[in-house]
Order: sequence, then structure tokens, then C-alpha cells
Amino acid sequence: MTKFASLIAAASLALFGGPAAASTLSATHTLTQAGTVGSVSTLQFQVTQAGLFDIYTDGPTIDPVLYLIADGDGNGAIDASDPLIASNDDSCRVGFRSFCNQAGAWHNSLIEAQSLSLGTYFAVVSDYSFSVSEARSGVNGRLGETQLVGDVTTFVTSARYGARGGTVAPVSAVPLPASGFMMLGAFAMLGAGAASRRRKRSA
Ligand SMILES: [Ca+2]
Ligand SMILES: [Ca+2]
Ligand SMILES: [Ca+2]
Repeated sequence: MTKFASLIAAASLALFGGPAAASTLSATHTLTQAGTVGSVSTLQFQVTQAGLFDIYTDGPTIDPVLYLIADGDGNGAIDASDPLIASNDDSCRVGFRSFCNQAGAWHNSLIEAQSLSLGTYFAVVSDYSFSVSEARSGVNGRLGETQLVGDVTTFVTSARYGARGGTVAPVSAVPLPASGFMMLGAFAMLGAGAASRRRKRSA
């Protein structure tokens, strides 16, 4: 093991100490201005073994509010009928300083010792104030409203719970129809450009 790799391993143990079976995943998003789709961070994950989890934010440049929503109908998107499991505004676990008020005056969010059954969930984060209806819509506020922007990392981990902890697996990002169509359009234009270049070369 290289010195660098052993440092990484030590850091992982320090952060997520506990049995090797512990399961952790995270995602970092850069939140954009109010009223835009990027104003909300959504980490979609799958519980592959039921058990206890902590869901929390780390080192934000925003004042996060966190919602945990289950994908009740299993369609991969957040719907009005998908149940709200838990939420938190300002909290952090004493003694877990890696994510407790790391950014100074700003707080983090923590949903602690949450029991989750098999299924798919969304950990949804944005800057205070952030309502559950805004969480469901995927957009916080309206254009021009004051809202903090910047990075926020969301963690889901069973590291503290040993055999009572569950396991999680990542689910690919929630599809965004509008940007998807824009990308399809861009690819179509690229294709058309390549075709016209081919025609010019063969002429
Ligand atoms: Ca759903
Ligand atoms: Ca907060
Ligand atoms: Ca709001």
C-alpha cells in the first residue's frame, strides 16, 4: 500500500469507523440561484438491506434543509404521493465534528438513526428556507429571490450501527427531461454538421 493510499484508508476509518460491512454513499452538488433546477440537490439511493442510517450534509456553503422522501410508487421521480419519511433543518451529532458546523456560523442537517426498509429514496437538500413542496418540485424559490449558492455534500451511511445498519447502493441521477431534450437537440445538430462536412469533403 502506498503512503497516499494508506492515508486515504486511515481517513476513511476516521470518518466512517465501524465494521467493514458499513455502507456509505455521498454526492456533492453545487447549488445554483433560486428559481433554477440546480437550486436543489437530490441524492437518489437504493436501500439493498434494511436497517439504520444517518443521512446528513457536510461542509456546506449554504444553510441546508434536508428532506428524506421515499419513492413510494417506484417510478424514479419525486411525486406528490411519495411519502415524506423525515426532515431536518439545523442539526449535527455531538462528537462528529467532521460535519458539525464546519462552515462556522452555518449549521448542517442530520436525520439520525433512521430505519429504512428496502426501496428507493431521495435525500433532497437546498438553502433555508426550503419547504417540502419546493423539495418535491425540485426548485427552491423564484428567480431573483435571495438564496445562498455553493457546494453541499449529502451522505447516507450506516457506519455507526454495526449489524443493525443497512446497506445502500447508488441510483443514477434523476432524469431531467428538459435538459435531456436539449442534449438530444445538440447531438442532432452535431450529427447534421458532421453530415454536411462529409458531403463537402466528398463533393
Ligand atoms: Ca415516485
Ligand atoms: Ca439549516
Ligand atoms: Ca424557499
